[in-house]
Amino acid sequence: MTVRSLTIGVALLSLAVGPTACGESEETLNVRLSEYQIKPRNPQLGGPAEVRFRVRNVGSAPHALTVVGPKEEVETEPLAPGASTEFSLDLDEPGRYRWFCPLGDHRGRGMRGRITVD
Ligand SMILES: [Cu+2]
Repeated sequence: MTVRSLTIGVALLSLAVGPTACGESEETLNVRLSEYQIKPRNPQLGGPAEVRFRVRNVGSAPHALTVVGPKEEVETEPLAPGASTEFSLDLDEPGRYRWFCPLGDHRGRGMRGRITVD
């Protein structure tokens, strides 16, 4: 398990990568962070995919997002209210993957869920 910490610059770079070499399918997941929830909380994907996460903080406090994938974990920088970021993560194995806000006690307050890959 490796951990990636993202900066806005890294997230922008990942936009230029394009389709994955192996032809794996790609999905885009639009995510909204607020007090104290992740929307959608428990999304479901029809199959393994390279997932592009488009994350926006629509709340009134800083939030971030950690996604624990099958091979690595991504954690965004804290996002100010109104800010957004993007990153990609391989969810290339069926399973259930945790995601949550790593800031303060937000996870315990409800900013957590699971991504299911069929
Ligand atoms: Cu939060």
